[in-house]
Amino acid sequence: MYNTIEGNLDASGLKFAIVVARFNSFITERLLDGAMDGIVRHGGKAEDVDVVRVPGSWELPLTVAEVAKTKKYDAILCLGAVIRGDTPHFDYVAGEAAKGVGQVAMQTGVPIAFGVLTTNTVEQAVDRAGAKHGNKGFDAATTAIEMANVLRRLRSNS
Ligand code: INI
Repeated sequence: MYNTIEGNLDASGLKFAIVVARFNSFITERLLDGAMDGIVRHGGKAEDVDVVRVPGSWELPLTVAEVAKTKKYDAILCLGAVIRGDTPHFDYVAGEAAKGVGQVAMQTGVPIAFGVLTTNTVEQAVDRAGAKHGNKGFDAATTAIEMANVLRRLRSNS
């Protein structure tokens, strides 16, 4: 018989930072609503959440790195919406945001939920920010909670 080590979805006592991009704020503010809903509905407290706003998704990795360095948070969420336009800009912003945030998680050991939409159309983004496909901010919150708890368990076992 094996032992399973996993994180539960209890956010009580956990501290979170949410770094949210203002670009496409009509989407990212909905993601923020979803993320707060996800934290509070799983027992977290709004006053245990710090929200940091940045201009766009390009700015997420550097900001998340600074937030992670403080060691004040059990998990960080980053929220953004990169929507494809007529130029290759999308690929640079989306690619760097994903790569950069991933690097910060690996370098700092702080769990970071990647709640950045990368869509071809505005409609696809709306669908994922509280419409047909749920709210990816809420999903980022449950991921952050589970990761904070599984890492806590792994670290207390070692
Ligand atoms: N930032 C986004 O978050 N989403 C986008 O769709 C986007 N597009 O398409 O341009 C975007 N660009 C801004 C970028 O994140 C930086 O803020 C900007 O380049 C200044 O550094």
